[in-house]
Amino acid sequence: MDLRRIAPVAGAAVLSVSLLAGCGGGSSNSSSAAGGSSGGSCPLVKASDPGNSEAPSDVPAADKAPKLTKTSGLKVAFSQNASNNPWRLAETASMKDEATKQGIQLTVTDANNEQSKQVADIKGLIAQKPDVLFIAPITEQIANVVKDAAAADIPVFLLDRAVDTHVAVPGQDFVTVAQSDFIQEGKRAAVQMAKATGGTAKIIELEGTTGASPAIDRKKGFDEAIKQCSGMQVIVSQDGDFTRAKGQSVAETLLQSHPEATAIYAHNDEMAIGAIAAVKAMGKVPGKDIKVVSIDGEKDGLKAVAAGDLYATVECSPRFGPLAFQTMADYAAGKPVKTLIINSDQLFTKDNAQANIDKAY
Ligand code: GYE
Repeated sequence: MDLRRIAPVAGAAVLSVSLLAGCGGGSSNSSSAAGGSSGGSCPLVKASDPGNSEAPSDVPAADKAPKLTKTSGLKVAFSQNASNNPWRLAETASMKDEATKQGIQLTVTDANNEQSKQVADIKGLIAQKPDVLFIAPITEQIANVVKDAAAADIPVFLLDRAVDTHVAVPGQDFVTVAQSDFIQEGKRAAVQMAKATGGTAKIIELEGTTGASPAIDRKKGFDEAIKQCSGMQVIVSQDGDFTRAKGQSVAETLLQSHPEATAIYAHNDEMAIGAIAAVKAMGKVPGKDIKVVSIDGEKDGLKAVAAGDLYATVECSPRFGPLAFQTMADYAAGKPVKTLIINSDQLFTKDNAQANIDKAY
């Protein structure tokens, strides 16, 4: 979901100034640009990390969504879209831990990375009439079943991915979506890619699940940013479904059909790790022959950065439990809850990856 759809004016301003702000250094690794040509026509090579963005200030509070009047003895449900990677497992664990801490009963379903299963899961949960429904949507296309929940008078809180807001209205069909700013993540990844390649790169892009908001927006942000660099092009872009196995097989195929490739931009660490295996399998050296940049900051991603296989990974935190339950409590207490909540994320490079491995998931 493009955040500008929720707050057109302020959103556009926040997102566009942030990249321009950093030219001329300040980034901890701005001197480590390696490889490629001078990057003279690529301002991103010397730009600072554009950093985390904030939700636009004019995001409205949810006022038309079903109310939550109960504050104790709550029955809460969580529709998770998959459990096929460390990110998803960390998110589910975070939700369960927080529920346990607060003595709240939490029912979790796992859609196995299938859209039809998630729609069926949510219908099943609606029938059980939970007081609150958390949903981590698989793609933007499940907006209709989100509307069904609201029509059944259940307040819905979206976690980590958005739905089509032309279909499900924020603040009405769902209370809020808590997520990272994926467009900003794409821009941050582009800056790292410019530094890794000196601003000259023929890039293979491994996209997340087609139709998932992080896949749409991570592409958009990266594309927008590299437009400033005539020497950087995405030569091919394909769905790797956010998984390590698919990332590896798609990278294998694309590296073979595009021997001129010098870089890989993966929409998450799992696909990047698969791609790194593919690079190695064809006798090339990741970090040298093929520069790799990705998003998430999972344990294996940080290890790959520390090893020099992955140049950098933009953090996208999966630890939604405390935020999710606090937002629910605020809503139950009648406090204003904005229809968009943006997580605060950092950047992992060679400078700080090793130090963060133990804390990672
Ligand atoms: O980056 C990826 C996961 O929706 C933000 O989904 C999330 C993404 C995350 O499968 O690893």
